[in-house]
Amino acid sequence: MFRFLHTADLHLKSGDEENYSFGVFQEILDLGKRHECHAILFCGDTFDQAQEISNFLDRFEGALRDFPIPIYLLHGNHELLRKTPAMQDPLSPINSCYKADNGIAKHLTLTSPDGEKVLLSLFPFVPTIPEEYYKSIPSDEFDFRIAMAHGTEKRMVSYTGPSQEEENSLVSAQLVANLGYNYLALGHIHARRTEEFGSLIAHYPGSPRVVSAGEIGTRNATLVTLSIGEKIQIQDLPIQSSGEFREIQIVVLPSNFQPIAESILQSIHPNDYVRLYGIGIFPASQGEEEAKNFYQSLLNCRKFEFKNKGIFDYNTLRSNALVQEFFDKVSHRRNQNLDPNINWDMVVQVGLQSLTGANL
Ligand SMILES: [Mn+2]
Repeated sequence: MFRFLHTADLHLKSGDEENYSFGVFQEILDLGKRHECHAILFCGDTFDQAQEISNFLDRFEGALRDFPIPIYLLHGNHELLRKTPAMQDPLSPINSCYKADNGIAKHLTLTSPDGEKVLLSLFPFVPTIPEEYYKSIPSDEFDFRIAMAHGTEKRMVSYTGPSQEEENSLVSAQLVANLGYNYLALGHIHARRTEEFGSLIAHYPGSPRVVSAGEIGTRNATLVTLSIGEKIQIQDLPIQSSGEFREIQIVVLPSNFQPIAESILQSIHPNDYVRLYGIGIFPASQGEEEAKNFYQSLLNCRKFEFKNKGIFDYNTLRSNALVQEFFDKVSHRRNQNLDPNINWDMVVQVGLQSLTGANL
């Protein structure tokens, strides 16, 4: 049996995100140890840019000194991003991991603790993959064949966005399947995806941390277990220190800023990236900046954004007699608690929408 951890797209980044991203790296190493993995595969974009490799070098090498599990580090497109001509191979200063040379496939023969023979092929990122890239594979008999690659597998990604990378680095999982591989460990796409190509399983674990807004849901690394005669097992291992990207909508009312529900506050992790959408109207004396500061003070999170999704200035609205009457009535009934079961936020939202024609 051969068991390994598969991750990709960590994007170690210095500055504001240095401790956060490195904390996630350490948690990945801890997961590998806790689950008694025989290898950890980092399938590209471990570093956010070529320059970050030198920024993290001491910390990275320090964490891996005497580390008991072999680490396999693949070049992604981000390891080559902003590479200076002086850097022949940006990953070359790293000695603690197994790597391929920049742009050249490398094939390693591993032995599992049970004596099984494992082929591990590293296919580092190249912008345009030449036909012969997947050739020169050892012709020996192997119990398991694992490939690491970084790029887009079109069948697994319906829409990759208006990106320069879209036409490049197209990985063909079917081709890798035809070469007899059992598992294709992919990186590049930040959302989790799995697909079968004949007897091959191709898998993107998704980014193990929140790299950009919109990366919704639990972040994971993938635990993969290969056993002779059995189907490949893949299991998501949630990363705690990654936090999540959260979108929360709040209604801003004229009486005062409304507190955020206790249930929402309690669900926020200190490493969450929270984007708050405000709709409604501001209190007469306060503006958007005050709203942002007020809500930020309520939330203990790593990153905070306040988006105005349709907030009207109270004074402007007040000049509309209908709006004025609506708010007076709502405020009265709300303050008197005449209708305890009414969701007043919803009433304001719907009311404003009908009175102003705004799409809130
Ligand atoms: Mn990438």
